Amino acid sequence: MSIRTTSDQWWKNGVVYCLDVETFLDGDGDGVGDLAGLTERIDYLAGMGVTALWLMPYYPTPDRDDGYDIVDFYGVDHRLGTLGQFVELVRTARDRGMRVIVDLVVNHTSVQHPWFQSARSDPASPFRDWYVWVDEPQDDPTLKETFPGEQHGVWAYDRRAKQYYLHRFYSHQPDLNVANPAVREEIARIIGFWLQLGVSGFRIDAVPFLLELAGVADAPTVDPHRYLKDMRSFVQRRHGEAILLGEVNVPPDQQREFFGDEDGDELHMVFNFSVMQRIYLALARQDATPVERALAKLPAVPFDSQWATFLRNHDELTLDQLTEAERAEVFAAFGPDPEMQLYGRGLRRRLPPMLGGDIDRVKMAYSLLFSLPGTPVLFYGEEIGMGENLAADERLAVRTPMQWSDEPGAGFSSADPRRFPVPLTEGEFGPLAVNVAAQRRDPDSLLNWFERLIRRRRETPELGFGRWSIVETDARAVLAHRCDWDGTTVVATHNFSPEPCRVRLELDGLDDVVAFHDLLGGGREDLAEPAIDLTLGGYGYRWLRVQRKDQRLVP
Ligand code: TEU
Repeated sequence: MSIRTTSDQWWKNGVVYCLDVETFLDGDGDGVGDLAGLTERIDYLAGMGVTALWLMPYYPTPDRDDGYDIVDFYGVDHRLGTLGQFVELVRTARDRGMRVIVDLVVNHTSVQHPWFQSARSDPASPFRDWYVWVDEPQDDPTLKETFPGEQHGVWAYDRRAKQYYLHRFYSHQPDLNVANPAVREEIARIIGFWLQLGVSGFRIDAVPFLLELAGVADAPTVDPHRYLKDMRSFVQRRHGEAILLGEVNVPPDQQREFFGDEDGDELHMVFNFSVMQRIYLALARQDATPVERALAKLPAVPFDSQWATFLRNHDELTLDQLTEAERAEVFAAFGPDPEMQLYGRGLRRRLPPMLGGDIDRVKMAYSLLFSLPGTPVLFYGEEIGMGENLAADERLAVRTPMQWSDEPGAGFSSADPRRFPVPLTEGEFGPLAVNVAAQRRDPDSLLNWFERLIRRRRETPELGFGRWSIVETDARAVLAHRCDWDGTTVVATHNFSPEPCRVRLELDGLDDVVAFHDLLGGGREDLAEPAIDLTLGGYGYRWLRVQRKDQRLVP
């Protein structure tokens, strides 16, 4: 029996908000978002109820992959601010009850990183073996490019080094060789550095690639999971509350191993790519079955672990786990135009435009996200229903500046918009129609709905800590699941169809249920028998806390 430590497991009952400092708020008027700007908006985020920020890379960078190409792991890019301002931000967030986690991108560096420059210049360089070199690349079908169409193969020839180096991503991002103990030492030093500055953990970029040592010629081998265990225990020794949240886009039968042994000694959290992809299939089909099946395939996670759930992130909406035919269905429903598609597997769009701006459907999708097993992760702008700008390159389409107001520059910056790192979204989902200032004033806005949703989610520990299971219903369009925790039960129901419906929920082990409390809509309904007949509107969603006979409940 584990010691019950729910207040320690902050990551299980939280709401994470991901943002890129560069596109959030420009504090100094140069057209680029910065730490000073973000720090000003900490109260906005705290007011919404966000419990943790995930900062996308803010390190010094030539910016050829939006900051995922790093030249110094110990600094802040000069355009965004200083280390001093970083600490100020972390401190301000902490003061408002929010933790900060940061992107740890150590699968690769930028080609311009001094380590790589030294490595390529001299075979005797101490950094030579920090990267992966071969004289003649072998044809290895397991080593495929990540960005087909934009990237050609995974080996690039360096004329100076007279060898090829491995790059799982763009050719300007040479892979680090984690089989080299010196590289692992350095990664630990980077982790230790940011922990010392007050961060509460890391979103680890591209975990399966980081661990993938195939192609590492003549290097000492290291068991990849042994390495994750070492990293976990190092982090835990340095800072008990710090978490490792991994970007692990693998099929369900491979997900479990990233949490480690039975008690969980590798990643605390893993992004749930498999459920996310099936949500889009379910939305396209107006049928809950794909989500139900994806949930049924999920492995149980260890006590200290949790899924991180999301609908959209900063990358393309990848549909790589669907079959060709399923992907075609989602493309047809939500991204029929080739310019909306990317890498042959995904869509470079945000959710509201994909759903044709149907606000009821958008709310149903987020209500589902917030009730699913896991901790919801929002991408900035989702709270107001921002859209994409397809005129921006590749994945930048979904990384347009935050829309604070309808002023020129969207309240993001007073500079000439031509200086913005990514152009603003235009039209129906642009700042004139979708912005924070207008939505703050409107009690019926999406922003205020999100604030209520987040509050309710935080007040519903059954969802974060409980044991979940599917509840059978007689309606294919409806997903019903329950979460049981500490003697209470919450049932969440979501209707994927525009047609209203009535469903009957038979709840096992609840013969003494007398009523339910509607956690989102409000009110209590008494029941004549221990089954719930429920009405759901088109794209309706309801969270119910079940009341048993003689049970005292604070809804
Ligand atoms: O992405 C890594 C990665 O594996 C993704 O490319 C993923 O396979 C795909 O996009 C599914 O969404 C990370 C970052 O999220 C991405 O922004 C970076 O470009 C990439 O690493 C390289 O650092």
